[in-house]
Amino acid sequence: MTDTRVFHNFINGEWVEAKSNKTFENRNPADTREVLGVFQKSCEEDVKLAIGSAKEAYKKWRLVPAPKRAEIIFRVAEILAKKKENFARQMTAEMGKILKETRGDIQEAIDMSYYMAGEGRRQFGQTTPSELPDKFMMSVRQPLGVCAMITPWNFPMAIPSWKLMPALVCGNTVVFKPATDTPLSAVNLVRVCDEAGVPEGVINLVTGSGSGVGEPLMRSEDVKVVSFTGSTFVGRKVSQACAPDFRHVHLEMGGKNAIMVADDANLELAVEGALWGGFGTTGQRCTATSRVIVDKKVLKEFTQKFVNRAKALKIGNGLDPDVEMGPSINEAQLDTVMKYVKIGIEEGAELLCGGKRLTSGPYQFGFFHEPTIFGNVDPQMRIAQEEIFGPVVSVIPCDSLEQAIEICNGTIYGLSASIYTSSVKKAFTAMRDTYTGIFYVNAPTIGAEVHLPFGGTNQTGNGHREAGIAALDVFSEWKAIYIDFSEKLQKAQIDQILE
Ligand code: UN1
Repeated sequence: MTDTRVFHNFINGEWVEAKSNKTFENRNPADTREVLGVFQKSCEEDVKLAIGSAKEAYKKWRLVPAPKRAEIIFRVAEILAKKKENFARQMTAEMGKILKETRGDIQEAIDMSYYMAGEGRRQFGQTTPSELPDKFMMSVRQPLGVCAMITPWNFPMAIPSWKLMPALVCGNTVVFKPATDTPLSAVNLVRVCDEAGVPEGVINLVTGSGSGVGEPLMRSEDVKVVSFTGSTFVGRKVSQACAPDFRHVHLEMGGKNAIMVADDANLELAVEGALWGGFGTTGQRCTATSRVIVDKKVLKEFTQKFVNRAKALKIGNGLDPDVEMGPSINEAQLDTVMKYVKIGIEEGAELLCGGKRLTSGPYQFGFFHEPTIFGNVDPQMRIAQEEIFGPVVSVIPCDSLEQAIEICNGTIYGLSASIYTSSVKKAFTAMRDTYTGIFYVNAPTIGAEVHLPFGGTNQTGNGHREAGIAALDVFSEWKAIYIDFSEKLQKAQIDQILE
């Protein structure tokens, strides 16, 4: 253990040990013998210090002109671009997804930083004529104060950047609690922010568990917004913690996303899409394609092709350039995958391929599972209703587009959906009638870009969106301003001007 690197919290511009004097290890899910570092297992006292530092820094940061704040964010993007390859390799070692995807993760953080840097010179409000003479009206965005960010392990740099960059450009300060499985990528991101010139106290990083760090963070009255991405179970707890004093909550939670394959679809393309959507990131995206609803007229052909391709996927350590799918993130996640495979079999779904943990040879020290496809799945089965967050896809037969849409809409979630079709009518009908936050035509359910709103309906979210200009609505509040230069008391709605 002596040569294992020790990483620290970042509070008030300094890298410090946790007051708890406790640490935890960060291990490679592809080979758990590899320890990537030792991180601070922080406690409530650390959270309080971080919040205090963010509160103090807010006094000055909110008054820094937004275009100047944005210049720092622009530099974050530039530095990230330089360090992309190195960070990507560390991220693959830390959480298992293949190198192409971790490069994409960092690229998404770069994109978001450039995009939000542009908002430094926008953050547009409205001006509108007054009903009274010699009176001017406008609306402006104002920051809220200290924002808490509780982020997941599946996009260790992209998702924190979706929250950090809009929060910073709007003039807020931040306490950032990354997932326990990916603290290294969080440290890398915060170091870059520091190097880019984010002033001390504006970003504070506190690593540790949900109960040790997340709970006190979301309960603090000094935290004005909690932005959380993770499970619906934890999201509900965040919502409840903030409800009594109406502190703002932004939630991004589960999904049970479906690709619909119409009878006139390009099947090769649909198979490619289902493969990438279902098994990309080992199925560990909230936008992952976990259901494929296929018109019975093309079901046999689609399923055959899909299963053949899934069987041929190369599984292994994501640093190997030939590998197409990495491990699950940890033992608990792998257990969940195996539990659902069992449930699927018990429910009477047809196991078409996969279904087993991989334990031999190169797989013995990692959390690997075969890409798994169930056929003949009933839309009401648990495997077709509950989020699995692993490499398990359910193929659900249907008779018509109307039925496909009904099945697609028939879960508690509403993040992403897609249709493969060559018919404009079917594409537009599905686009209109699916109740999700994201929709794709002839593409899988994953692959959102940073400048459109990201989020979902129903129990996927609470009505907010991140990314795009929608993110500004989470991290700022409108102020309506009226300026009366008539030098007399004018009463809105009461003084009627006749000529
Ligand atoms: C997630 O699904 O957990 O849209 C985030 C995508 C990525 C982000 C996904 N840009 O697939």
